[in-house]
Amino acid sequence: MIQIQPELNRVEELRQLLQQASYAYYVLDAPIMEDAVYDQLYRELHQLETQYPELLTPDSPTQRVGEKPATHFTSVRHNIPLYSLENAFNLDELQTWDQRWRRQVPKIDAVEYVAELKIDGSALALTYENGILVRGVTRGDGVMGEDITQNVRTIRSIPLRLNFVGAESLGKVEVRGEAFLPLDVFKQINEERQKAGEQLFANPRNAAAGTLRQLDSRIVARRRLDFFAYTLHISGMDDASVANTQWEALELLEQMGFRVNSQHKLCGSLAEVAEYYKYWDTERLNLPYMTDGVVVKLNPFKLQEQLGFTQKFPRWAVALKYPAEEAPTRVENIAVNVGRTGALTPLAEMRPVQLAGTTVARATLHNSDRIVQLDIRIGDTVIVRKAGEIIPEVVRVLKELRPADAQPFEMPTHCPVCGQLVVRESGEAVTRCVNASCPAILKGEIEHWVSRDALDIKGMGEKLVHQLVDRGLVHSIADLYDLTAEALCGLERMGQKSAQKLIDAIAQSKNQPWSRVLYGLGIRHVGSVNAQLLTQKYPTVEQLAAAKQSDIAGIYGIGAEIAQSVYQWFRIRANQVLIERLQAAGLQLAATEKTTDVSDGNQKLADKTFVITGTLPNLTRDEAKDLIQKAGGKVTNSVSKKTDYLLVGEDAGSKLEKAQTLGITQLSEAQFLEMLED
Ligand code: 0OX
Repeated sequence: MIQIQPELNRVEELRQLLQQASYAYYVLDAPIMEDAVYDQLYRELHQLETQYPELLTPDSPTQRVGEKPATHFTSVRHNIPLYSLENAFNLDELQTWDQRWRRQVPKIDAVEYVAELKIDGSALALTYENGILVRGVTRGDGVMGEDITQNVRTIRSIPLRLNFVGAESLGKVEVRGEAFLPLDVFKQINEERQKAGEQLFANPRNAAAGTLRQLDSRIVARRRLDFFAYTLHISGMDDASVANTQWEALELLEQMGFRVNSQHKLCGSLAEVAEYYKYWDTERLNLPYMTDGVVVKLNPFKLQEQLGFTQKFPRWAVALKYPAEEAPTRVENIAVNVGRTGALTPLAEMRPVQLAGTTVARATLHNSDRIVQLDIRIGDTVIVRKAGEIIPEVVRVLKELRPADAQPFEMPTHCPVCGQLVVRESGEAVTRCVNASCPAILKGEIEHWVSRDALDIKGMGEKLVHQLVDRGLVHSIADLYDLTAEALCGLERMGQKSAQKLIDAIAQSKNQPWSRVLYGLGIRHVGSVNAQLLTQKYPTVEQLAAAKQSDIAGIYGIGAEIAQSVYQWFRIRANQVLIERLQAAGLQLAATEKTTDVSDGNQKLADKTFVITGTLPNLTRDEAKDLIQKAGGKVTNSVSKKTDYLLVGEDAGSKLEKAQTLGITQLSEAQFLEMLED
């Protein structure tokens, strides 16, 4: 090391210069160096690091782009769960939120709010250790996300090293914010994709999310993602010792080298928040990035801590959304889709229209009641709406524009796919095809079987499922397990290699646990959580199939309707045959050591300490306790630094607040059950 001291000094000098230049360019938008000079310094650094690899560090500016594409991303648990935000859709709802939190604390009059623009991107959680970026994770479901550190490094406005005196001694710093694609970059990417004949991204949010999940970080680097930071947690240290308010946290983030959206505003009253919201309603359309609302946060951290979280949201913040975009268009046809449960869904096919950055050409009309209510006819001009993630819907018909030849629509009397008579039971809004061998139902069933939360068969997309059914290769879920690579080879775009890969993925699904298999069967009302509750009570399919309806209904959290559906499903001969075939194919129809049975040594939660608070939706405390202990975990009564997880139910009290202060991971019942499952 001694001989290379001069090189080490130069390497450090170069890194500092390049970091400053990058910060000035990407965060401050005030360049201090010409591109050619930057490139020259960069090359010098790269050359020194190649010559002396021992000098390489993860925070070097040369480490932003990886050399090799990743093969996959790993799923990781967030250090602190990422909550979603409660929505308010107008100023009245904002007031309701304000009154609600005020009822929870002793009377306070004046309080400060921070209003921030709600950036429409992808949330990221960044972890810094000793001041160095060590992990970047997507939001995922809020509890688990994907480790995309290599891609996060490519975002130039994210510092690889915190620019903060004493950052090395801060311990773990967790920064959250929104990654997004500036509108001009989004447009450029889509233009390039159009030229290349590739599918276009629907909007900047999808494009940002898709980019972050690219395995090749070199492609990510070219896409020029950006990032606004908005929260800061410093573990092992009382956050208040570095910042007492959201406002101060934003200032601190800026000092640390992050880009913080400059439009945030400190408001002394709700009226000021309302003014901010009204101002940005139109002004936001001039911004170079997409926003979909305003995030309102209570400024003092003390007050935030006092209020805490519900199971899903912080009580001290709310997303005040702008009304969804609406646009008029013409209905050209009303088609009917048949889903997995046989339900017939009418769909309006419309002249394509731009809405919230996407092209909309179809909208669900739900069922015949809705059609009557809307009085919609083919040829009508309608108003369609699209809000965020929600699929487009027809809001109303402009009857004054109705042409004389507008065609009324009636639900078909026969299934449009198999031609069999459909039924609509009295009191039900849904019309169904009840033909068990309807190809549309079969396609839906298989799509559900292979989906992520069920058997998770990778590579088995919708198009492939349709081909398998249309070509008569698959008549039942069980037929998937008789497929051969040769049979698949005849399908469109299916080479020998991909066919074999798919066969392997199908074979792999035989290892999925019993609860996933049960969920995959698609029995009405049996979602993931219910499947787990059922398989805990009935560890084998024989036990479940033989169970009395009243016994099933007796499981805490399983009501009469679910019990009836499960009971009846097992009485149908075709379903019994399906179970027999799945059993013969080697699927898991009984709990193995992968579930909660400890007799054979599964200790999923070994050494983990849990505290339970509030009322859980399905499990009693004793049941939850039992499950934890069976999996090797411990349950204690009070939250301390030694607590690993807080299992949180409705109306949680002071334990939740304490856990939040200590940064302890919180789990909902569903998340907890999932943990036992994996
Ligand atoms: C945004 C945004 C999202 C952190 C604590 C409660 C919600 N999309 O711009 N989330 C938050 O805050 C989280 N702030 C924002 N500005």
